[in-house]
Amino acid sequence: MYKDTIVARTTAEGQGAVGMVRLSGDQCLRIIAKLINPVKTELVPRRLYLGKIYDLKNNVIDEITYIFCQSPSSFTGEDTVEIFSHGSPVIINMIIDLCLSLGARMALPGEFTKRAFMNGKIDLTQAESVAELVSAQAEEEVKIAAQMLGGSFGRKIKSIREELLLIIGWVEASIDFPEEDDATTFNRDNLLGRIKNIMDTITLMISSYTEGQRIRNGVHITIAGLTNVGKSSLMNVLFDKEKSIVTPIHGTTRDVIEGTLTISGIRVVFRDTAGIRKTDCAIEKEGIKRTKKVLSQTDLLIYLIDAEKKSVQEDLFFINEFKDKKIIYAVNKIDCVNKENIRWINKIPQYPCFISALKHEGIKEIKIQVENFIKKFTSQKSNLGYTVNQRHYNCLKDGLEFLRKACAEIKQNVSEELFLEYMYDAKNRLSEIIGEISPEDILNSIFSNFCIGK
Ligand SMILES: Nc1nc2c(ncn2[C@@H]2O[C@H](COP(=O)(O)OP(=O)(O)O)[C@@H](O)[C@H]2O)c(=O)[nH]1
Ligand SMILES: [Mg+2]
Repeated sequence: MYKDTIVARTTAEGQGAVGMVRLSGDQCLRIIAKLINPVKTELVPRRLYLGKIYDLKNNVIDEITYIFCQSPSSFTGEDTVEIFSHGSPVIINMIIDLCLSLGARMALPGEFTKRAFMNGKIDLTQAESVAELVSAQAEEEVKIAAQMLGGSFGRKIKSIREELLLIIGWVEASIDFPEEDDATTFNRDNLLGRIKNIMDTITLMISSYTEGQRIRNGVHITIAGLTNVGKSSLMNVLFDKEKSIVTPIHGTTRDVIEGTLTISGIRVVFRDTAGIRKTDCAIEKEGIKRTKKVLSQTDLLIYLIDAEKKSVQEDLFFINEFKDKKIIYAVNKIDCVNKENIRWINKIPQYPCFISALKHEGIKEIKIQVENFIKKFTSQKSNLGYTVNQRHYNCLKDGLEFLRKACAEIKQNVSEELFLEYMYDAKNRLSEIIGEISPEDILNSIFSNFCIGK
């Protein structure tokens, strides 16, 4: 248990209907007994009380409600009091100042959650999910973080670690008591089979990372094509506002224009880019360089072709550079040309959508195709959920590598000691995920990213 009693506002900065101040530590009750009137001598935990808060000169500051949670049945595992005042920043600051003057200390970012972790109320993945939940910007991010807060990810890691410990114990016994039959006769194939099962599970968890990242950081969609085909016009239609400058002049868009929408519960970042063409203009050249960089990182490309063009040779040359990407093709300016008269349609690798960004026609079809692409991310969920956190990902990858080495050792029949060393390394890397072995600097870097009051 920590000695200090800490205090912080937990509601957002600025004015609100209600403001909340949280205190945690063994001085909570002593502090509020001096601030709040009436404070019952015997507070029933988890009951909402009504009271008035007074300054040290006995002036009423506010009428408040408050809840006491008794150690260890609280979020932090310590005595905590949560005070709900009116949401003026002045009132909240006055309450915090009073708590400070009565011996509390200002909480550091994430310190309440760190205490919950240190006091064994939650594992490290659950602590991290608190920060994820607070910063979530789309429904799917909330779902993943909530799943992790529920502890399912941590439990999976724990069960893998238990299995590793069983195997380690089994092999260690064979070294320590070589004459005992059941210990010495451990079967190498059986051993390898059990480790392989663990490796398969870890591989699945690792493979969900790329998709997990997309959910966490947003799916990236780039609108690309030659100059003047209507890319910026499409961007503006999708966002229903003039985000990008539209003119009949080729090479108008120079920089990458970005906007975010939420589609099927996932954040989607759309980018409008400079059209590709040969140019001597240094600024446009830089724009095209940026376009190519953005394209190499995009998840999906919406490739626009001008319906009025006589040939798509230039387009095909460009498309070829990005043939590994998922592409939605769209033929724009269909208000000017009858689609039956477009002779090059069959040359496009995939049947396109026909649209008019100017007349807002065919946009629904593009949106449906985008939505179908996005939905894949929400429907492919394995029962292990997603690995979204880079720290977890790195630990899983290292753990897998140690298991590979351990298997190689067993296959070559070389040294049980070396095998055990790799197994311990693997187990330790997994234990780091849930915080069972976590150097102080890792913990500090995790909790310093939290906001104060969490
Ligand atoms: N007729 C017609 N003109 C369009 C359409 N979409 C864009 N334009 C025009 O094409 C020109 C280039 O558009 P812009 O969006 O700037 O193209 P970008 O260079 O690809 O970004 C502008 O004059 C637009 O008004 C369309 O669907 N139909
Ligand atoms: Mg443009």
